[in-house]
Amino acid sequence: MYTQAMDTMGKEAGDGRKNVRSAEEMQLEERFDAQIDAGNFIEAKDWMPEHYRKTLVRQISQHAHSEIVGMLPEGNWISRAPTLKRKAILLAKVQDEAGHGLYLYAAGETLGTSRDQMLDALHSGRAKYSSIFNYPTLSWADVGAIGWLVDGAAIMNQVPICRCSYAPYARAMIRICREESFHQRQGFEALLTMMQHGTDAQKAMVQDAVNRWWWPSVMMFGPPDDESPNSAQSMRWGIKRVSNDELRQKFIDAAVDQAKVLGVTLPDPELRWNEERQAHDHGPIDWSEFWRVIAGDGPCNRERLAARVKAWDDGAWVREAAMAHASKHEPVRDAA
Ligand code: BYC
Repeated sequence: MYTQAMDTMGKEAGDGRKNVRSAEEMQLEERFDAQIDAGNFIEAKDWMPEHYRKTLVRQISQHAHSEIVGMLPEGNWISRAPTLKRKAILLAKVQDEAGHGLYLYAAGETLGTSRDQMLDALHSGRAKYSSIFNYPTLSWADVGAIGWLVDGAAIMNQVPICRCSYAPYARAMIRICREESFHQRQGFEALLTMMQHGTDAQKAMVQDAVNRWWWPSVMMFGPPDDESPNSAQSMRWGIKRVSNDELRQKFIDAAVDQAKVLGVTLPDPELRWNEERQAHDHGPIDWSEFWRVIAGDGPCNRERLAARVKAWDDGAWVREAAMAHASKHEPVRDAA
């Protein structure tokens, strides 16, 4: 579905022409800003500035891509889960992630960008997905660590999005967050079982997984606020409600207590409580690694993208069959 909205965005981004706003547009923008200031939600049919639309398409589509790329690292362990119970839980979790992708693509489509367009941006490498899914899952404990840390970070980031100013995104997030909290708890419980009842080798496997997933999880919140090009405008528009730095800090503070319950060490020797700030200080984050991974040079970027492109290509016959079936059921129109 190519809409006028997409055309306008293309002109603004592409040919460098100044966007001359009419008096009517300025009035619409004033009304829009007033809605945002009043804390009201924006619906799909409401007027919105093109940059607001574009920012939402960027964030929502990247979020959707993260959900479906996020199925890959864990999906890798479905056939090797240690018990039938763990296998059933993991299957349900990975299926939930497919569902989250669908809700989010649907929310993105309300902005006038089709799912095919969003997926094309993913497959051609133009759209990002979360940096975290470019790391490998080397052991069963990684599945638990993803649940505890990755889903834990996701919830911390996503709960404020339930109050995002764009209503279709906010509504999708409410449902997603409910399921994410189950995901986080199953991961924590899987690790706790290994730490409390496991062999020394299993406990070491948990610690090794935590060592490898800690820093990438901390990086999930995005760059520091003063290096985040999109934050100021997204906060102004109520797309983001809490800043990258603030969310990262809240995640670290919560994880420290949870690590104590698990009996694992977080791999940061500089992690300590700061009474004055009422928060934990932490060691330096290797942002060069973060920028490298999101630029496409992480341990699994190529593998992840290739898997998604293959899934799309392999699914062509399903899409064609669905379209053929749908066309048979289309109401016959009079050729008047
Ligand atoms: N990874 O100006 P900034 C899940 C990019 S799914 C990759 O701060 P923004 C799960 C950013 O896009 C988790 N890229 O950006 C699924 C921007 O580049 P562009 C996904 C990142 O948008 C399955 C540039 O860096 N969650 O949890 O204001 C199984 C500058 O950043 C990352 C969401 O998508 C990153 N980590 O803030 C288990 C939540 N961080 O686009 C779990 C929704 C930053 O200008 N998204 N970048 O080229 C958000 O809340 C925001 O988009 C972010 C970034 C906080 C991620």
